[in-house]
Amino acid sequence: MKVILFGVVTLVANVAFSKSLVFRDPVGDDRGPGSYVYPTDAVYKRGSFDLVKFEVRSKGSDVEFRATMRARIEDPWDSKSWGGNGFSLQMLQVYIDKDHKEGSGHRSALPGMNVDFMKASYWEKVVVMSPQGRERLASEIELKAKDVRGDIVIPKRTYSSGKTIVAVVSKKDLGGAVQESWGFQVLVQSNEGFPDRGDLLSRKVNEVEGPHRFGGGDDGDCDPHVIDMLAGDALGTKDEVAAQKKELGSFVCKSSIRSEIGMVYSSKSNK
Ligand SMILES: [Ca+2]
Ligand SMILES: [Ca+2]
Ligand SMILES: [Ca+2]
Repeated sequence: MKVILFGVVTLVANVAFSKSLVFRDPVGDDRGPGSYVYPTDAVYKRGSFDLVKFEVRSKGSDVEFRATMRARIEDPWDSKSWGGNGFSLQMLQVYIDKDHKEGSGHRSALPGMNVDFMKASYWEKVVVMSPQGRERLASEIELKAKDVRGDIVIPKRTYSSGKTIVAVVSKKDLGGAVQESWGFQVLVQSNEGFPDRGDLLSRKVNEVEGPHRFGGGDDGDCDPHVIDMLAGDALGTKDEVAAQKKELGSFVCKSSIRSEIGMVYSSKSNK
């Protein structure tokens, strides 16, 4: 009897989800660790970087990642003219912890984000949801993230619809079907077509905001370049604002300590 029970438990732990996982995020926490403000140029409309919902949908041999923001997704920089995907401002990175095993996976987020993951949540794959075309993304990855390039997934297709950015990813590129046990983290940034030397297409956060620079951070590279992210149980509750502040605010510039962030593991409420 014991053996049978054990077998059932193992089966549940490895089960692929059937329909979708839904993670929610509070409105109005698009301020990173609490102090960040948008760039001053008029294209950065209120709510453009405020994540409110993130959905993972299984579709045959593909997985759809759907990130919904508070504002309508727009294309003020005419992305088609630079081989882009129909939107301009946002760039999201979806980190996946497949094994939830202490110290297993990559610790640091992609260059330019300035955050590390907690030991229990090192990542195995990251999906880049960017308006940049495949060629540009691939060359940036080759140039700036060569050491982890095998675990960076460029979607088959990325597009926007209303307030939602959608990335279609082949299950094969994730190493198989999405499992209910996987952890997720979504980091919200802005697409920067002219990034700083080491940054992978991300926009800087400085002390004082500028036309194309976020403000409320530090002029050095010690502050997290994350505008919004998932936190807590990702149900969209108020306490998740504080949880995000705590994680993103854990950096110490004078000791070169970067912010450490966690992931969200789906519970019954996310299904
Ligand atoms: Ca939010
Ligand atoms: Ca891991
Ligand atoms: Ca958040």
